[in-house]
Amino acid sequence: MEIAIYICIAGTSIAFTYFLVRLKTGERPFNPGTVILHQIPRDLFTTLSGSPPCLKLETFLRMTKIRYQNIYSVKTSKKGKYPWIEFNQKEIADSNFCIRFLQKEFHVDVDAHLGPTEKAIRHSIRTMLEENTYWALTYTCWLSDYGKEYRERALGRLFQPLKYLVLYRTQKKFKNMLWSHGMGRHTEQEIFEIAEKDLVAVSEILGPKKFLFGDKPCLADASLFAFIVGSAWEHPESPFVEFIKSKAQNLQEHALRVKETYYPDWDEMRAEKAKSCLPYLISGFSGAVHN
Ligand SMILES: N[C@@H](CCC(=O)N[C@@H](CS)C(=O)NCC(=O)O)C(=O)O
Repeated sequence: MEIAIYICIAGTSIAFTYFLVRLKTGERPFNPGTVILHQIPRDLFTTLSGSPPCLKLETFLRMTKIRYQNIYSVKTSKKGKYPWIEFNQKEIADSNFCIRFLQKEFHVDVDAHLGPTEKAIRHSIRTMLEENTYWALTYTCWLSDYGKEYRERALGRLFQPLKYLVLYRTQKKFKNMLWSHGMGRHTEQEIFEIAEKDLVAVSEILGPKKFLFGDKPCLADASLFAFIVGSAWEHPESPFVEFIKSKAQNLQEHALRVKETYYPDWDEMRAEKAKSCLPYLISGFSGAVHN
């Protein structure tokens, strides 16, 4: 019996190592002048993307009409995260650094219409959502009971004992990250209270306006949209939906407005997700080029 367990662990380790080596060496398309957006495979989500940084960056690309192509794979950036981009064989990690790079490279600025105070508020909104509220979402996805279905979807195709090992390691990693951030030291109720306060604050700033600063969207609108999709839309049973329904309905309307403005092909894009499944993850599945 013990020998069988050792053989099983050795087999799983060899398969996993092979998988990682293929990942590192897998060929990627080189498309001069096109931004290659590496993001989390869509089939892990029920919406277009449950990852706010990935969806924010894709929304920015659409706002600025920069030509891009998605690649879905489990290969993360050199900083160990998604999303990241390649442009003319240059790699840039982190959505915010990608945006800064693209703004310079393509001479675009989605915040050009904002005054200095508005720019400061937009920076604060984006930072709050990405560096604070985001951790309440990470808790929901990986550690709370509200994320059970999400975890099943994310890991459902793995076979045992790999599935158990990956879930164990991922939960341990996020537990440590949440603890280091500080969010993980609170009770579940406190975590959701923190998220509620953040969303109510953004809702107050948005008020009855179309976008955060009037009729024209800015980068913080992309962050807000990506956060609502990744939280309330991706986790319909979670308290995020409740906060929005009871105290911040304008956030739902705002997200729908951004979706209608920039994703007329939302359903087609969702179809790409069916193809981004396990065999493709090894070398990366490339989606259509978007102009
Ligand atoms: N500041 C980064 C945050 C990126 C981030 O947290 N990405 C998550 C996905 S939503 C990730 O890759 N997590 C994997 C990990 O932390 O190991 C950005 O804006 O790109």
